[in-house]
Amino acid sequence: MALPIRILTAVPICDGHDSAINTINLEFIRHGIEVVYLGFHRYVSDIVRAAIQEDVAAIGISSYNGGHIDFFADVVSQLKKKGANDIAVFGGGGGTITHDDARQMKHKGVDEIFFAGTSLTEMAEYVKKHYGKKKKRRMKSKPDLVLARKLTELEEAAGKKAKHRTPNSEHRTSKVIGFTGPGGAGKTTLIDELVLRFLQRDRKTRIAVLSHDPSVIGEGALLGDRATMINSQDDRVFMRSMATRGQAGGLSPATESCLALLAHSGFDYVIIETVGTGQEALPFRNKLVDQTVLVMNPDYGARLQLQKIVMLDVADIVVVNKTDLERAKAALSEIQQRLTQNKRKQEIVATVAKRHRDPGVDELFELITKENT
Ligand code: B12
Repeated sequence: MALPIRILTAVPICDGHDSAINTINLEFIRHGIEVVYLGFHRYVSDIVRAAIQEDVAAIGISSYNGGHIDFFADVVSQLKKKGANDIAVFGGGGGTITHDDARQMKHKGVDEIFFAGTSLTEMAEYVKKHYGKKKKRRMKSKPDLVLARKLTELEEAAGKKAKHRTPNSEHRTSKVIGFTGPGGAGKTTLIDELVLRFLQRDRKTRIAVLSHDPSVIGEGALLGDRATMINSQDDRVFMRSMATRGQAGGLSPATESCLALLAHSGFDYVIIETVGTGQEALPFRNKLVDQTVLVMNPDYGARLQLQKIVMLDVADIVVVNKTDLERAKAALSEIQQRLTQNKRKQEIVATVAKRHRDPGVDELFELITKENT
């Protein structure tokens, strides 16, 4: 089966018009395209870094702020500078982009501009026609680019069930921390806050984040974790978004090999985030990670529900996030009691990840960095 086309979409700096791209993203996904969505108000450098790390075929920009001629041209030129000029650039912005502007933009290396009135299907068909065929890509010397393209090879090999050599997990050079938990518990926000602390504590620390979103085999997916990430838009952070491509349990068929590669690529920490998981999920088996963090929301229902969450038996750290919610106090006490059944050392931490400088997140950070295994 042909692997999905991957593209990245974003809205430029000083622009909050995201409703057009949100609609367009959904149409792309419906056409079997994997869309890494970076969100709105994004710098050129953030867009280019993300596109390289995600190894996408093209970048789709939706611009309404009036600065499209220079912004699109800057994206093209920074891609070129970074050796990634095989990543195409296209986009739109309704009536704010005139035909004359579009001519100038194409002259500066933009592939295509879509005007008001173009149907969603037409745009999706364009992407399939122009970015579906794999270009013959040269391996470039820039480290992010090389790593990104190796990750794509591993994803492709996993899709074809081909054998690939995986580095030995016992000799990895990074500490690998696995984050899991139900959808909406705040995993991505929490990870982004931890990344901020990693970057601030040591000016040399480099972090990799491997993030997962669900998809059905051979179909499109919205890989949206980057849109929540603010602090992770940094040259010392390498982030890769993966669709599960039909695999149940929270990870993708290529997770193990991609993780092994990242853990041998000189990062101090590799953080892996599963999709939002159910009660039965045990995503991190066979020493896949060094430490497991289960992130929960205080609103899990009746106390009895806790007996069914198997990750509560095995997690090293249980984070109860959103503890500003009314039910948090009761939840913390119920989860604490549930953990005493396990008769092993497990930590419980209360956080409000959305709050800047949250003391709970500080405590979690200390637990994670206490012993760098
Ligand atoms: C909806 C809207 C808003 C909403 C935005 C909601 C949101 N979350 O997106 C609200 C009301 C919040 C808003 C606010 C503002 N807006 Co406004 N807004 C619009 C409006 C009416 C529609 C834009 C839209 O979403 N169209 C729907 C899309 C699907 O259709 P389209 O634009 O025709 O796009 C086609 C193609 O270009 C293509 N396309 C678009 N993007 C992409 C991307 C890719 C990858 C591809 C392939 C294709 C593609 O898809 C469509 C196909 O038919 C336009 C006016 C207009 N009629 O265009 C003004 C407009 C863009 N806004 C404008 C302004 C000035 C503002 C404000 C600054 C107003 C103010 N003073 O507060 C604020 C700024 C907000 C911010 N933070 O950036 C101006 C911009 C002027 C300029 N740049 O020169 C416009 C043009 C209105 C005007 N005539 O003055 N706005």
